[in-house]
Amino acid sequence: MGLTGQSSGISLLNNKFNITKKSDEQIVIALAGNPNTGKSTLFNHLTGLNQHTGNWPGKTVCNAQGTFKYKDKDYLLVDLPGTYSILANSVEEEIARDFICFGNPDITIVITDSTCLERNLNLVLQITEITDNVVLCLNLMDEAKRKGIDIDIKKLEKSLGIPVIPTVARDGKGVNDLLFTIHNIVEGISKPTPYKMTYDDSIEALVKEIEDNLSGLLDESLNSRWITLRLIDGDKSILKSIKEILNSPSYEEREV
Ligand SMILES: Nc1nc2c(ncn2[C@@H]2O[C@H](COP(=O)(O)OP(=O)(O)OP(=O)(O)O)[C@@H](O)[C@H]2O)c(=O)[nH]1
Ligand SMILES: [Mg+2]
Repeated sequence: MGLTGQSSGISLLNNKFNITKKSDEQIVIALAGNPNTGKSTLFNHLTGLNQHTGNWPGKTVCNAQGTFKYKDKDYLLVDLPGTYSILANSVEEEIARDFICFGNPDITIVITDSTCLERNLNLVLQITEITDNVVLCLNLMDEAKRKGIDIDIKKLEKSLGIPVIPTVARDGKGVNDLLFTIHNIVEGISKPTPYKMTYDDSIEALVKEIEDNLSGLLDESLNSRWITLRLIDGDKSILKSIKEILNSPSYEEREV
């Protein structure tokens, strides 16, 4: 008898990403962001001593994962390498991209430096192209305040279509709001609806054609539009990752 989708999801997390879920119910959160934005500070604040580090399989890049509880729910938090992009121009970007695209985290927190938000938003938009369940954490708000930077949070939320939470991770400020926001998404009380980029007609026509051809070939948990866009971009590393994922025993053993 084959494995169920859920348990094969767990073994995929294990084999490809070295991520060990305690149970099917445990909620996986990916923590993404540009370098030096406070990811590890937030990670340490949330997980405390309940964390361990190793390497991403086959890579010499640190993989930190930790657990915490909030309102009786178990969470597994994965601290991704700091990247400016997830277009796979480096091993760190490939890891972050593959985890968000193929690891199917339940929620992705993108943590940004509020003192240079514009540069950080590039990554936010790349991630919301892959997944809807994204929360934007505006960190280093103390520094932004010191520099006289005022951010219109409500307007940003409206433009991006995702929750935006200001924090000072170093002091734990705003972290409860962040957790409450995540809890509401997990409970289905709120649902992020990220702004979706559309491209010009010729590209959209090409996307449709390729996406139609891909349907049935890709597992439905994968975002075929995003994969199509990468293929149009000529991104060969995505093909390599797809091959690895689809050939992994976790997928071959799946019940179809
Ligand atoms: N002022 C201020 N400093 C912060 C805040 N959050 C984190 N820091 C500091 O920013 C620095 C970088 O924080 P890290 O948590 O290491 O950042 P990171 O995103 O994990 O960095 P990489 O893993 O290298 O990408 C540290 O010195 C933190 O103490 C904050 O909200 N305000
Ligand atoms: Mg770090």
